[in-house]
Amino acid sequence: SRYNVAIVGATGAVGQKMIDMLEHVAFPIDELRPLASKRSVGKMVTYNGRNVAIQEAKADAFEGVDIALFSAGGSVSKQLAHEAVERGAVVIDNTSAFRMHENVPLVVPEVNKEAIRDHQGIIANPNCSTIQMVGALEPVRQKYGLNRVIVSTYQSVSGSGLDAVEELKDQSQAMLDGTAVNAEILPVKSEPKHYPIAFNALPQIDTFEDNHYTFEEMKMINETKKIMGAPDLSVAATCVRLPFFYSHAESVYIEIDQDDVTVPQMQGVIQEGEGIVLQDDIVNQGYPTPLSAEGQLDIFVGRVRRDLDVPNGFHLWVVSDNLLKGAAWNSVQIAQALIEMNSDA
Ligand code: A2P
Ligand code: 11C
Repeated sequence: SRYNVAIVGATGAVGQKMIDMLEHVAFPIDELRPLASKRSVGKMVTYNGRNVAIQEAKADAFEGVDIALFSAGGSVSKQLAHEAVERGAVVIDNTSAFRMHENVPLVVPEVNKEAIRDHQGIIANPNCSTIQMVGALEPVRQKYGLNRVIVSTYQSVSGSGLDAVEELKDQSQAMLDGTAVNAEILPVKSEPKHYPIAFNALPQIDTFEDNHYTFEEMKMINETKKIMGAPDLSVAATCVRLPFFYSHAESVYIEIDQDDVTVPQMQGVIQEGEGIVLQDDIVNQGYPTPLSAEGQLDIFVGRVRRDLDVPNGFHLWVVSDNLLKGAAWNSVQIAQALIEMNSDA
């Protein structure tokens, strides 16, 4: 059978990639319905070589929709996801609006695909930096157990949307030209203070919580435990924005349940993981970078090392395209799994 699929936020950094990914897998679509704000009505998106007109995202735009992929920010999801569900759609939501809700599955298909079966209309797509980390760690957890994770991230500006991509371009040009540098978007558009991102590093992604962690850091912590079904796993995160456009990189320290694991054993387990590519060849300077991962669907892992003091400790370098596996690709994988499960039933 074929499906009517809505993309909410079709003009955005992630929304555009969602359309690309649906095309990439030749998703069985009857009607593609791109939705965005009123500002975008009249614009077109291209799908399979055809122009499709963008409509305003509002409740009745979901009439007849089977699957709705949301990526227009948490407030739009809170306003419209239930409207879509009431009209018979299954929502795959790429915002933080519902991720921690008890009856909303939070899914990385390579880790917990079966959780999709429990959905009650909404399935959540995790945060980009969480997805690539749990994807890389799941095969390790299955083989050796996992009891601690400490992660520091190196995140691209596209995670903050197309405005942030433009801001980095403008600021970089201004810095090189020696003209005035305007900072209006990063670290967080809605907060009072803004810092330049060009030639800089900002240790704030999203707003601060009472415990001094940022919301992005707490997303990595809480979402990891939920996806892995591991409430007792120790997780700590420091999230940093850097001046490149696409992909996120992460330095991940883990402690496993065994003391005697060698680097080749660890590399082997990672290499066999679904959706993971090991790039760890120190003889030939082989390791992933944000540029090498850009446009790729996989999670790339390199720099696998044993800790020098902690016998069960390992260090990894994890890189993935934040807009693809971190967002659009994972959402489309969920949609594919959903229709496979429906056809099983
Ligand atoms: P629009 O282009 O009409 O503003 P990004 O993550 O790149 O910043 O993109 C955000 C996406 O969310 C865009 O597609 C944007 O559409 C959409 N969006 C923002 N606000 C709304 C809204 N109130 N209703 C529907 N879509 C929205
Ligand atoms: C960033 N990780 O890089 C964020 C973007 O919760 O889906 C994704 C926000 C989210 O800014």
